[in-house]
Amino acid sequence: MAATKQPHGTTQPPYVPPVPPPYYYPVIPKKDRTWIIVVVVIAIVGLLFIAPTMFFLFFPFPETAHITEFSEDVAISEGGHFKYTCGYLTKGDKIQISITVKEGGPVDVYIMQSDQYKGAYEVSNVSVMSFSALFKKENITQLNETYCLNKSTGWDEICVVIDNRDAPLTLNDATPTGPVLVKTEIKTIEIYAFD
Ligand SMILES: [Ca+2]
Repeated sequence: MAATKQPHGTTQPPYVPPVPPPYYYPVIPKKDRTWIIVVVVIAIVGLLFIAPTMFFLFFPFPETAHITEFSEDVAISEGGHFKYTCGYLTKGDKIQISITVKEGGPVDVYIMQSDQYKGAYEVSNVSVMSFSALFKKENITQLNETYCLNKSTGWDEICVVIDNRDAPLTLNDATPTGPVLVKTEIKTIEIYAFD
């Protein structure tokens, strides 16, 4: 690699830039990206409004409740009981109970969670029986009641029981005098059901 040699004694000519002064580097102008921001903002705002609208259009749950109705004359033998399962209810759901004893003596009406029912009715013998209920009305021949599930029971199966037995744990309950025939109407209102 040979360096350019200047002849001895000669003076190197000064470097003259090819363009006239002032010298500057060309500045690339910044692209205007404002429109992208505008589009993104419009898209986000649009989604914020459209998404909930679409959701409520397809799942209009605040307006509609899931209602289940039961209406029958129920025959219960002496010492027996009738259980109606309302389903898996949550806080805020309601149960409307309307009963009239058409034949026989007074009965007891209870609203129970699944564990309460098992403890009271699905035990092998009286010594291991337990009793508790969300709602109770004992020794009655007629009832018109709207019960609102006012505490969280978790996602639990709730039932209505019409009782015609003499249980030792429920001291103020009806004393059965024979079979009963009970006109029974139970309306379950689930307020948050998707239906
Ligand atoms: Ca009873």
